[in-house]
Amino acid sequence: MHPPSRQDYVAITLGQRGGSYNNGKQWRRQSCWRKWKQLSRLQRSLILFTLVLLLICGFASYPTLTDHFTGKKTLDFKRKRERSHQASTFILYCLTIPMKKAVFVLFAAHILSLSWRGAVIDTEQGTEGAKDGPAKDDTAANQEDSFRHAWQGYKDFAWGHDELRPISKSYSEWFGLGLTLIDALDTMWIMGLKTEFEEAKAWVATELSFNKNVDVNLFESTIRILGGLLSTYHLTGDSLFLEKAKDIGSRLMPAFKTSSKIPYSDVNIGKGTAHPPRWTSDSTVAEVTSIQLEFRELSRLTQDQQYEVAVAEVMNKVHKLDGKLDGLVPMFINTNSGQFTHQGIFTLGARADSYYEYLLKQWIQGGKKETQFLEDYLQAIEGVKKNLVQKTSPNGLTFVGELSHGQFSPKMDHLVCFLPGTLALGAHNGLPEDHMDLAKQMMETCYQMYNQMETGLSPEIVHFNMHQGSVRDIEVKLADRHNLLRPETVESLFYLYRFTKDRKYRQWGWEILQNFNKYTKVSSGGYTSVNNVRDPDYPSPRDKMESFFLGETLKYLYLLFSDDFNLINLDQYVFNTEAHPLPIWPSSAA
Ligand code: DMJ
Repeated sequence: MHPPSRQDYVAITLGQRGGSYNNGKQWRRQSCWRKWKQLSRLQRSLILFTLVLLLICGFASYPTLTDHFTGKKTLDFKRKRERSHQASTFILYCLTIPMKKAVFVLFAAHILSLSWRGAVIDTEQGTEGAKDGPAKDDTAANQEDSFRHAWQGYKDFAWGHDELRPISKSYSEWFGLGLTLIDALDTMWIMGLKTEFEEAKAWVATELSFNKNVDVNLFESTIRILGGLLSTYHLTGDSLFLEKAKDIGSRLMPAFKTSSKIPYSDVNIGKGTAHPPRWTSDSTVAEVTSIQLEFRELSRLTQDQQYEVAVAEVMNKVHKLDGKLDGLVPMFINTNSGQFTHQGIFTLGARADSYYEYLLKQWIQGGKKETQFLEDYLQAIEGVKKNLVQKTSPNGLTFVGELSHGQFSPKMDHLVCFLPGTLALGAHNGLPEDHMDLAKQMMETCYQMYNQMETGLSPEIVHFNMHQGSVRDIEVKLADRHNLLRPETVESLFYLYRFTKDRKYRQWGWEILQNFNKYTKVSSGGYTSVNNVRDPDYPSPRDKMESFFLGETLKYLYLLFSDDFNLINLDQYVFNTEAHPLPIWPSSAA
């Protein structure tokens, strides 16, 4: 039998407190709570049982003890002996409780432990109390260990291949280009893992070849491979990475040879041909509008304008298209007509998410001069607020839902959790302060998507309750219970911590890391995505470690725990959507 749903006892606790969330708990209490949570249910029950026993014994021997410690000599020997006898008789009684009673006490302790768990979202704490946060040394070391463990698995069982399959101790190929290795290069550099970095660099120098008859996805290979190589070039100054970036960049260009100039989704980097997916001539809007940071940077470095011209054309076309709603874009665009298709559906999740992210980030990358990006971004955020932002019942969590032909759906992908970070980055760059307010509110929601699950890990998709009288805020459909080790929430925690210095964001990240370690770590090396975040007894491993776990998730966690705000200074670098930092251009370059 599975343990009771965490949502059940969370709901009970919240009901008692009857307020909205406020997670600024005194860190010391949170630290104890965290340690408590690491114990098994049996351990917790035994500890509570012992405590109850000690308490009873304490009461029984109270007069004797106080007499002793206050040095009272008034009791004569006989009375002392009587009291001491009473106390020891009581202790003996406690120790010889019949088994049934012991079971009852254990059960009571167990119930108590369940109601305590709900206190994790206690409403009484103020944020000012959270001064200390988790000790930096612990968390950074813990985090580096996590990376080393992930890397070791990849090294042992998947070296040079795209993704580790940690359970079967094997690998899977997507493009056959060492995706995890390339995605992880700058993470290792940032973490100072020199030995690991040098080994990986040697593989790039001797084994990595893009002259392969293989179809790659334009977007995925741009953000992971081109982005990873460009950022590693900037961090290390090593021309090897720039040469490789030029090679893959030029091999991706055939994707733009369409009648509309909206690129195809797939390119054969060996043959120089490109095509849409087999079933459609559409491309995904997020995919064609989230390759710009990388291609623009490639043009700046090579002084070859073809890359920037191609991606700028896409942005200009999308800017002018009909079919938007208050700056919100549909999810598909046709490579023949250049028009949006499947119109009337609006989401900040899959297929549209990074369109919004790259509007802001292109504006920042170019030195805040290209006002069209800023205008489109500001309009879109107003569109989000007007059409997609709602609050949950019973606890008033702020979320961003979806709209389908005028019908609102309270569904949110975990992917949407990039938004708090992006909003905060905009506010840091001078955009309206209410963007930061929305960022903080949404950050809380994204954290609760982890905190309210039995494993403390978020599902891929949640549905929020909005009807008055709902028992819980978050529902998860059976098909949406998986966790792919995605980065968006810890990414946003990193931004929120950098800009507010509120240690609760570190605390939340620390909890998420602990739960990755508890439920997704594979002892022989690596981490695995899981099928069911609602079953702590068997989250059901999927046997895959996505490259973005090393490229993004562990990098953002490391930076979240680092006190060095100059380590990837956010006034000098802008992260691409795969967490690869690219330089903000010097003012003359835009
Ligand atoms: C990554 O490849 C990128 O973050 C992308 O923008 C969205 N999907 C994954 C991570 O979830």
